[in-house]
Amino acid sequence: TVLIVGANGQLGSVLTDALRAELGENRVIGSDIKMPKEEKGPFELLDIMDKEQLHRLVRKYQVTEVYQLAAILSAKGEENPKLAWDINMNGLFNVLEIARECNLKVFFPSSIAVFGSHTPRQQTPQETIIHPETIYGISKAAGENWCQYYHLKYGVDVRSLRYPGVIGYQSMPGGGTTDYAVEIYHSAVREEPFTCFLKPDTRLPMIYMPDAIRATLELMDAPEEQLSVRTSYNLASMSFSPSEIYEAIRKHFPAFNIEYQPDFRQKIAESWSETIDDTNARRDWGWQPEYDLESMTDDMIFHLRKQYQKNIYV
Ligand code: VAH
Repeated sequence: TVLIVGANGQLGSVLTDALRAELGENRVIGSDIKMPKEEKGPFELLDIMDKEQLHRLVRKYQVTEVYQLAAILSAKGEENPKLAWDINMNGLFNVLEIARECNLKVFFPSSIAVFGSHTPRQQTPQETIIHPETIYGISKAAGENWCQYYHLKYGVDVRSLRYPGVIGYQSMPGGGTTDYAVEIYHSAVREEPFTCFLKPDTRLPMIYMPDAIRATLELMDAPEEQLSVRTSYNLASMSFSPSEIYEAIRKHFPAFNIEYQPDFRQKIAESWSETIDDTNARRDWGWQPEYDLESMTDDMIFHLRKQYQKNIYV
């Protein structure tokens, strides 16, 4: 059985659905700090700071694999660094400790947020300067090293991806710096003007949700002997700026308007990479993205139009 921690989140909710489609509803247990709006399979309340509750769920459902997707993201973390550190680190420690005791396979999401202003911004290498400048990035860099430590010292099979900004229509993101790239599609489909919190030429690595989910499942299914990275794999798909995604959307909505009002998130974005070198992922487990800005935009607008017609986002 698979346990998803943070199953209500932007990634967790889509990953739970994808794993249930693959393994069957009752083989995937969702968990989060509160119950979901709509239950589509077994779901349990779990505060990831509560190690005993985590242990009870692992025993109750004979869990063999845990996806630890509960965290405070970059922008939100800057509002309360201590809380972000506590949740992001103790959440991971609880999962790694239970994984060691119960021999579980673990997925840990890292991020391009581990990179900082001294990291080469073009084609950022797998092994490079890691001096994150947000508490979220610091917690992810520390998390990567704890994952490698538990693998080397205790043999825990923990695997990780440095996600770019993830874009999807199924869920609203919470507190990220790349989230403008989700919100802009909603504004376009609602035929409202969009105010962008980044400058027009701020290029960032991004990935469309279906590619992010497929990369995660392909990494978790790869034979252990193929893996050469136990901190976290660089993962790349596309990079674009607000003005580039705006132009892609305008092909569907010619009257769509944007204005730029950069805020504190501009500085966070400028400390991250513009493009990523994911040679190790391509070589070790055959990673290959399928979506680009144009095909993502077509798909996002298609699905959001349907959802707004059904009034899902009221
Ligand atoms: C954030 N979406 O913006 C997350 C992610 C690389 C971005 O870490 O914080």
